[in-house]
Amino acid sequence: MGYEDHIAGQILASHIEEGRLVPGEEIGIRIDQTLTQDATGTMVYLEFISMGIEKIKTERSVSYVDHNTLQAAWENADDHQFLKTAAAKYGAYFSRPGNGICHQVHLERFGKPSKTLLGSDSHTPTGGGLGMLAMGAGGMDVALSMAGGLFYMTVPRVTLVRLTGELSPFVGAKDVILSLLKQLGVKGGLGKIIEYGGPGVKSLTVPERATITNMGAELGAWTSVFPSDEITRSFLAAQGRETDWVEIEARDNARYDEEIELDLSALEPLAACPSSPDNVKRISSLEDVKVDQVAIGSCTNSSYRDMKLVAGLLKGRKVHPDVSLVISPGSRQVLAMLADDGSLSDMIDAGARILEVACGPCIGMGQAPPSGGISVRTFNRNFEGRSGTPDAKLYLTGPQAAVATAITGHICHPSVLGDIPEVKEPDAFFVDDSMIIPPPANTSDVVIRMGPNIKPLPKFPPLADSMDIEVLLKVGNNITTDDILPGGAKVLPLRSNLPAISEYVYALLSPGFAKKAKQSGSFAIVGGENYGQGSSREHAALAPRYLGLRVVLAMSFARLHRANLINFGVLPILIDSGTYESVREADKIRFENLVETVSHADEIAFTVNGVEYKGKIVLSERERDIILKGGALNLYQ
Ligand code: MIC
Ligand code: SF4
Repeated sequence: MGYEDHIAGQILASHIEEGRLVPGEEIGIRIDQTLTQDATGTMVYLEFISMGIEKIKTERSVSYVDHNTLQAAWENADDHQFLKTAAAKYGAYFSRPGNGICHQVHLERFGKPSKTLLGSDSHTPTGGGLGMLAMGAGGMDVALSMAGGLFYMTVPRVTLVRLTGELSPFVGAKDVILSLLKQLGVKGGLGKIIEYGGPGVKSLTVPERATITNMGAELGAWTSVFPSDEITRSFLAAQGRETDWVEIEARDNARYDEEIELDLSALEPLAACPSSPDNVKRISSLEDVKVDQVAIGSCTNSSYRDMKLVAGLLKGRKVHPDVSLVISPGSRQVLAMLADDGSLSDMIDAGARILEVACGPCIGMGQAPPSGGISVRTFNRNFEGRSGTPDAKLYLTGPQAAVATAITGHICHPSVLGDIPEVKEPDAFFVDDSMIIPPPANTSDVVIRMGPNIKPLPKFPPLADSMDIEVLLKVGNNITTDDILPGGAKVLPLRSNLPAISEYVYALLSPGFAKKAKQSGSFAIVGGENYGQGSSREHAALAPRYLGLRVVLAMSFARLHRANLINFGVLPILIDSGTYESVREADKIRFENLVETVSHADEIAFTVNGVEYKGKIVLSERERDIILKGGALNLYQ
């Protein structure tokens, strides 16, 4: 049995440069494409610049602007100019604000089956809908890949989700992934790649596949991947990119670590209830929930197909007077096609508020719900505080149920809408790449513009051999990066301004944290299981590190956040539940012989208020080196 027989294994095998394809071992793979978005991209380009590399070395790197498009003040516009000029200088394509959400546009215009894609955004696995191995990573890892470096990962186990049957009109791709989240939970995909196969695959279009792989991020998986078949070929042909198509299927003898059967015909409409994507219930059990806002869009459900379905369902109906319906199509391509075929008028007639093609309300960039309000969204995350209203309650559904809810004013099974219109994939999408600026041939006269919102990266010292630090904060299980560093219109514009954004670390969960942290100088945080789940934002590691974070002790770490902590020289220590129970806020921790221990040992001893404890440090050689040096950038300077 070879690891190379399934799709994930085939792509890894064709990109491996270091290590062996054995689950659990660390390998280094070549990255063909990268994507960045503005909220993480400014940091990526600052990191790239400080590496002193002249040109981006990947086959294709694209810099998108889609998160920070509100421009309530000058900060976002400063960022856009910086990103535009940096892309031109170093050789990236620049997708202008107004061109759409990175994952949707990448699927339409750049993704290629069987290639590797690394993105500084956790929903990069959207590309798995095309048969790419598309993974999210912290900005530093993306910058390193742009510089021609390998991406290091632990060889994942591979789970097959074997699809049978066909979706009925009331359910959609969103219900597929919600049903997996219900079954597996937000930690169910940790250390795994989720691969889709079986006869049901043929009934799913590329945008539907992409909805499923997109939200595979919420399972905590490395990524999710579909085969690249005739359906993929037709999608690429309709994008004018048939030559980018290659076939990729699992071989007959492929063996998986785990297999899950999922009958598409048996699914019913589902919703993730507040405040976790795995708190999934049947829509029919939630019908008495009255709703204030319905938001349709985000990288999960904003394809032309989804939007046309929404328009078809809204046609001739009116939005309930108590509901604000906001719709943000995923890309300029989608918006232009909706305008052209009359769908946009149907949305406007119904009373929808049409937003810019961007992330928008998904990350709290405008459209915050009312205090204590209930919002139903076709998005992928419903963490507390993410909408911009701390006490709002967020439900996640597919587009059919979202429309039914917007019309009736309460969460509602889509059958209330009668027949669901059939949506066919177009033979030809509207293709106009004029909002994507290719890098110029001659870059010598490109000047990088760094407005006052762009602050240089700080330097961190190497790991000290001994440390006396206090536990500044102890938190529970499943802490999200939105808890550590919130999104929203106030905080997001500060992503390229570390001193300013660090004021918001743990601002909702532990008000006054930044002030205490600065007084403390250096400190530890204690976490439960799955510490740091959610987004790829490296600011959730970098900003606490800037405030003095040296060590996180947790029962387990989310993959992306763990990598980000290491990249900024923060030591992640695994502790058991007994230690977790005993250690309290304000306790004093003492570490000795750290250099020796971090260089070689798997176990680490420390004292808490004088009492000895042990933890584990599970680190590769490369990761040990990064922590000893005080962060990944120090490897290059
Ligand atoms: C998100 O959905 O949380 C984001 C905003 O897209 C993040 C990236 C970020 O925090 O900038 C992600 O998913 O990685
Ligand atoms: Fe943007 Fe939301 Fe997708 Fe993140 S999850 S990339 S904020 S649309």
